[in-house]
Amino acid sequence: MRRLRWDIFCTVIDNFGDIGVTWRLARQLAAQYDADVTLWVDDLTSFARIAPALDTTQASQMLGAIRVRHWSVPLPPDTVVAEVVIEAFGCYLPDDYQQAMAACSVKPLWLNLEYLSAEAWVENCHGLPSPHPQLPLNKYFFFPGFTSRTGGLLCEQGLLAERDAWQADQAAQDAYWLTQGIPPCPAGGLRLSLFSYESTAARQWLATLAASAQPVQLLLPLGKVVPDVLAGLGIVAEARAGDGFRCGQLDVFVLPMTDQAGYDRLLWSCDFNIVRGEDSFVRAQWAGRPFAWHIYPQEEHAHIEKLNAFLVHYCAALAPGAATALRDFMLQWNQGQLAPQAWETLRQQWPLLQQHARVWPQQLLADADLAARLVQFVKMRLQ
Ligand code: TRH
Repeated sequence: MRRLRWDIFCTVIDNFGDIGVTWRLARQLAAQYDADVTLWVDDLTSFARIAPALDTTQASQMLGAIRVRHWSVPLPPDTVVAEVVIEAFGCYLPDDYQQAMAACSVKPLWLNLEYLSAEAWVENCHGLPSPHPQLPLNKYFFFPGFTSRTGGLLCEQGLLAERDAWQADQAAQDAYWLTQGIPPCPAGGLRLSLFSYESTAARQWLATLAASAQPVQLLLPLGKVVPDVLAGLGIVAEARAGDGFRCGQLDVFVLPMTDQAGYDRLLWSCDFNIVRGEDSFVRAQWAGRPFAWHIYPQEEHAHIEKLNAFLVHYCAALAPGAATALRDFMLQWNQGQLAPQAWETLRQQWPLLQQHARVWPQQLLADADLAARLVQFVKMRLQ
């Protein structure tokens, strides 16, 4: 297919998931499909937290192969409509941009990249067009998901091979921990990472870990859950990157936020990861290690339904004991009431959970990753 111009629009609602997903997609489209991508973002400061090379004072700049533009209203006068236009997560495209799309003789392909959900209805909605109420335009809904009848999940080509090489390279991992200022893990100990929302369950988990006989290193990127971790340890302090706290057998290390590749490395290097939202949730699956998901909380417990929908998929091929242990841990975490035995029970199922975490990514990628499905979708409609 000839080289296409893509515009991806992203509003940062809160946190890093919206920009995390669009930044990842933009890079993959450029690297693997030679796409000419412009990423429009309304909040450069949040973006810079996961892309430290970004200059927040520049309204337009190249970041690697991607043109990043500050999305301000109105759009700059030199804005030219692209051939493929993605509005991420239902962000509203500016009216003048919509008018410009409608005025094109060959209409751009307009897609709304939706939030990830494992719920069954996604299969029925993925790929559907929605005619614009006034303009001669269609907008297509592109739903990420866990089955072949959805848009799949973002995963760069070669990522799993890179992960495997990393996980097989003990010397590289030892050097990595040294550069992070983390001492060697005591024999028989565990390394865990925690990047979740505010959580009473985190407090309870910390108390369990501190009281356990097994040495644990907890890696804690700066973020929303940090105050709960400190509270769980009975520590009254502000945490900064580089801080360390000890409680019983538990050592907590506070890490700075890094770029996305750095965060992947952390996930690949830990025995168990607690992640959140949408993008870190997917990256934990690519890490091939057991994990728990703190789902983005929604009104009327809609998120618990979504969590259950994911667990149905994830646990389908797990032995019943391991499935129950994982389900209980994740549900209790998300409901904010984590019993001490939930962690102990999960630990008893470790070998099965490890084995499952290894095969799960291959199963998910058997029908191609999200970028491949998206490019295929575009090809079919633009030819
Ligand atoms: O930040 P989040 O809570 O984002 C959420 C979700 O997307 C949620 O669905 C959405 O509704 C809400 O935003 C608005 O969690 P998420 O999706 O895991 O995004 C975190 C991003 O931060 C991800 O791309 C990984 C990245 N990250 C780094 O790049 N470096 C780091 O050190 C860490 C800890 C994370």
